Amino acid sequence: MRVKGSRALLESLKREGVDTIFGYPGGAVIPIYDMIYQFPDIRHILVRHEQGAGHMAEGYALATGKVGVCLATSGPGATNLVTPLADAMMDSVPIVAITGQVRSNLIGTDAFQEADITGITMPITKHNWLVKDVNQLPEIVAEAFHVARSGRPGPVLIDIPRDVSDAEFEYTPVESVDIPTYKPTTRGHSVQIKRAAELIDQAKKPILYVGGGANHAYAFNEVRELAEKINTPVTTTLKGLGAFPETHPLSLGMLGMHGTAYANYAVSECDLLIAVGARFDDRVTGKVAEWVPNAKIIHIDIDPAEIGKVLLADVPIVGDVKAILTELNKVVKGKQHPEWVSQINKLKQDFPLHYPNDGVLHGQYVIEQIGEVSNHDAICVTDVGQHQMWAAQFFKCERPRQFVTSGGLGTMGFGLPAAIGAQFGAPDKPVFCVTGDGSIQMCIQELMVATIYKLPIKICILNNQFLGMVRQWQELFHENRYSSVDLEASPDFVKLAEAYGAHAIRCFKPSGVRAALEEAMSITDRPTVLDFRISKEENVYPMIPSGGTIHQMVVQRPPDMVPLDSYIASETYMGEDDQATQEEKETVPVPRAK
Ligand SMILES: Cc1ncc(C[n+]2csc(CCOP(=O)(O)OP(=O)(O)O)c2C)c(N)n1
Repeated sequence: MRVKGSRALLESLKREGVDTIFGYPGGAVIPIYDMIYQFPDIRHILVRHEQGAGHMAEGYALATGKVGVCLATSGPGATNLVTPLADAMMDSVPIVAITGQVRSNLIGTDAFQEADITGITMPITKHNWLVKDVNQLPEIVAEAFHVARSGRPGPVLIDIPRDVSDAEFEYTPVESVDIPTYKPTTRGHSVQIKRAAELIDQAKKPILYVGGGANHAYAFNEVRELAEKINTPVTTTLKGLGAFPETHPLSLGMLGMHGTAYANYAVSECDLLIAVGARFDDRVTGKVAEWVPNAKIIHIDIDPAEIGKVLLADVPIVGDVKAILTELNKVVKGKQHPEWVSQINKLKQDFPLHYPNDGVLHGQYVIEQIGEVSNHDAICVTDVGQHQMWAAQFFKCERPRQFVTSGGLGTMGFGLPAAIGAQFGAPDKPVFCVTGDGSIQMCIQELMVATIYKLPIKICILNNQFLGMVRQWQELFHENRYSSVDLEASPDFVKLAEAYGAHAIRCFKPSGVRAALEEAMSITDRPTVLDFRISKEENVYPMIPSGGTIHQMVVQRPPDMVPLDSYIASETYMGEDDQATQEEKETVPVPRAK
């Protein structure tokens, strides 16, 4: 069948099961947009900024396990995808970015809206292609999806010159993909699996350290089976949240810089670290030389490049985490560790996660209530900052793909568009976007998309009037010199939300949180923006300073470090027509550690 390149592209996308594309048009992709018009099965979501399209594709992929797709024009459209691509690369998110390119004969001439996007994105994509010949297009699309979703998932980019989209050729669908140079190992080596089982059966104090790879591989049941079989505590990374239920008695929650104290103590005490789809990120290890000083290490990962990158493993196993754990579960004998578990339970009692109970509205409380109001069944999408860490600590994930966040790149602005992508992918689940007054302003324009498509996302702004996480570092490590972190001059988020057609609620006190969240849950035909005015100078604890060790962990704000000067609920802080009662407007006390 003779078709245009643009039709072959859309047919190929359909064959890959694509039902949604997040994109923004422009000259170089007009032929593709003209063709989308003729494919009613493929829903195109018109975003307000290409960065939004990229993060939506990520949110869609993270919530569903499918490949997310975004589309942008050449030049500025394509370069606006750079941040989401880098984000997806760091967090192994399978997305396919399609960009338009100037006509082939103009490439390299500084033509209007020309950017060398394959050059720019080379280090931040798993692979990318410039389509030079329309005959290659179907094969490239099939390869792109294969590369994005197989092995260690990741972002890919296909750059299509305008004349290639317009060119006619004889189209035959691609039935299967075979890339001789790309054959990811999925089955773990049986000898290594046996060796791992032996180490596990010998260990007295083992710990399962579970990363995002376990979520990508859907290894939920396998992780749980291993943990229960050998009665071993489990800690997850930020990206591993949900790979093991946090309500399980063996759960230690998250580890690392802002992980639970008991997870960090347990890891530093263990004699065997079983790393599952985790990459020993510096936010987890701190000072590598002093991390897990007494432990042997089993490292299971699909990406051979991760093995030995940070720490040498005693038993490295390359392959699919789910497949390897399935085999491992068959061969471990199931030695129990009652003393180790009770030692850890004592740590849990002695160092619980906590926050001040002083009548002031704290972000941690809001997160706890989000978990409860949604029966821990919601998808929690976060931005980046203190609110993200509180969400990681207090939301309590029960299942995989429930916690959608930017871990590796730490991208402010990720939250709202990723929440929109997640809601498109999982229309039946409540989606909460936990964001900060700084982060929300980075992609707030996408609120229009949520309104137009009647997405009932609940956008919870933990509004502390600061770039809180940076302020925390300045407080703790730069003698309270708050340099460029003051966000007092922000828009009135309630009015702004209403201008976009969203429902909006403002909340000042703990007593109003539950009702506000329930009201948001009852709004089903548009997004709700909740402006939670939280304590200004609350910190995230525990905290291990960057590059530090467990001995430097601070579990709560030292009394002599409480800044006394700036917590004032001033009149200017609150808009004139806000929903606060006089009582609520009264000055609230300085938040203090217990
Ligand atoms: C795009 C981008 N720019 C800068 C940063 C650095 N950064 C990390 S956290 C943070 C503050 C976030 O403030 P806010 O969104 O208000 O959240 P809070 O920490 O107050 O909860 C900043 C500026 C970043 N992570 N991403």
